[in-house]
Amino acid sequence: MFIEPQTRIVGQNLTCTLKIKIANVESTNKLHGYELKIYYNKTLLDPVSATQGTFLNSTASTNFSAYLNDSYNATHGQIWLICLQNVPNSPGVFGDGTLAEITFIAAIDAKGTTAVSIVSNLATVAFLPAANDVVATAISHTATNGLIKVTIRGDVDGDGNVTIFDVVRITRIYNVPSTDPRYDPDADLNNNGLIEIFDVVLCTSNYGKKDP
Ligand SMILES: [Ca+2]
Ligand SMILES: [Ca+2]
Repeated sequence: MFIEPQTRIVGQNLTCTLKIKIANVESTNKLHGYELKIYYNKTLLDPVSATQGTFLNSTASTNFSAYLNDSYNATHGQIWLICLQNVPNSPGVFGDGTLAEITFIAAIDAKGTTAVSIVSNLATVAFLPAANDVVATAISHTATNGLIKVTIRGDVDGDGNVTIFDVVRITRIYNVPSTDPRYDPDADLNNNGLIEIFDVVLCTSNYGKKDP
C-alpha cells in the first residue's frame, strides 16, 4: 500500500489530493474491506474531504465511512476510513487499485514538512453457507507513508522562493491534464486537474516572494 504522489509540495492556503493505492492483491486472497487510519501534522494541514477510490466497489456495492478528526491529539489529526463490500458472499477484488482519495488544505501561515502516515487493516472475508456465517482474515501487507511539504504559494519546487524556475515548472506543461503522464500535481496550484492560466496567476502573483 502506498500514497500517490509519494511526496507533494503544496502552497499555503492551497489544497492537495492524495490517492491511497494498493498493488498486487492476490486472486487467492481477495480484498473485501479495509480500515485506514491516516495521521498528519495538524498545524500544517487541515482535512477537506475523503472519498472511496474505484477499487473495492468495482465488483460489488460498498459501505464507506469517513471520519475527519483534526483534533485527534495535541500534534496530529486523523482521517479514519472504513470500507466494506456488502456481505455475505461479495466477490472481493484483486490486482491493483485505488482505495481512497484524501484532500488537505495547507494552513495559511504554516511552513514545514509532515509525514502522511498510514495504519491499515485489510480483510478478506469468507462466507460459510453451512453455518450462515462470515469469517474475516487479515491480509498481510506493507504500507509506505507519504510526505507533504508546505511552502509559500507559488513555490512549486519548494526551495522557499518564488522565482522564474517555479513559473517554468508550470508553463512547460501548460494545458496538460491530470490524465497525461507529464502532469505535475505540484504545478497544479488550484488542484483542479489541469495546468492552466489560474495556476500561472497564483504563482506570479507571489513572484519574488521569499520565505523569510
Ligand atoms: Ca521556488
Ligand atoms: Ca490548475
